[in-house]
Amino acid sequence: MKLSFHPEVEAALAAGQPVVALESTVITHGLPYPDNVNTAVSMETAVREGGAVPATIAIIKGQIHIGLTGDQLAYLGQQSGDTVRKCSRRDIPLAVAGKENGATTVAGTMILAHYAGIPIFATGGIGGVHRGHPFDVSADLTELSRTPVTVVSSGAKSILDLPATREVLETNGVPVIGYGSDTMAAFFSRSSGLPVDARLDTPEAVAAVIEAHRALNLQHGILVTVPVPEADAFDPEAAEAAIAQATREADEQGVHGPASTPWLLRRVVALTNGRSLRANVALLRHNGRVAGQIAAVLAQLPA
Ligand code: PSU
Ligand code: MN
Repeated sequence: MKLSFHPEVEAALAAGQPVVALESTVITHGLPYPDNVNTAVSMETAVREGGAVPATIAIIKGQIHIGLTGDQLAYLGQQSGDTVRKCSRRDIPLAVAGKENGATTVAGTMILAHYAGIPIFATGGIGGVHRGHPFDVSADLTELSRTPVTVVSSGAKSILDLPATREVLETNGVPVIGYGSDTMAAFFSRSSGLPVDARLDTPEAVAAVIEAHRALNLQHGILVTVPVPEADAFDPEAAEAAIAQATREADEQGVHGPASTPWLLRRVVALTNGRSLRANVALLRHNGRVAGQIAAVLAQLPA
């Protein structure tokens, strides 16, 4: 399968320069238009500020793209979520063969980033175990157990069962790093109260772990959790109240499967009058910058 590289991304990879992958489900299913396109663009800018080249990954009319042009980003952002397939591992061949538009989730982006030779990826929150649905476990957790890409995120979305998600990560052998924090970040809020495996405070320290992982040829992912910046954090109690209500409503209305995460995120934005959206946008940008910094250090290390 031929990947279509954005020329800037292709040149950076060929020259051993730092590149950070970005997902596209957050654009098509995670945020409302036009915030989604603006956020995608400013996340790319944040990666550059960190010192790396951004490569947003998506499937457009069946073609896998590693790095999008501004026009492609805007095109995807304008599609309604229903017309774009949300692509986790199982969905990628369906979107390609059907010549569909596909937005990659954390799992889908990890797979394609790895094919493209990009070792690090930034996003908002990973999927996890759904509250009250212990068998609705995001394929993101499985992917972290089998694909060697480092995911920089603000933990798992707080709409999930975070203690159960933490347990699955442990079972899957995924190191969880707290970036400047002793606890796993909780998406809109700075702390889940759950312990991390290591607290690391600098891009150099994280890059050293990624390098050791690479040298040992360990074939799984690493999760770096970065707390949302203090000024944009969402009060944990207000967040929890909105999440609890949204979860109850989703159960009442029978929302489940892949529709669950997008539905809950949209509902929480409405219930918090957009305050959760502000935290979401801020953490995406911040994570892009941190991932760019880590990628820049990593690219300096001898291969
Ligand atoms: N975080 C967000 N918005 C999102 C997602 C995460 O702030 O839209 C997406 C990611 O792409 C993640 C996916 O991989 O939700 C998880 O969906 P599921 O639980 O169906 O695997
Ligand atoms: Mn699911």
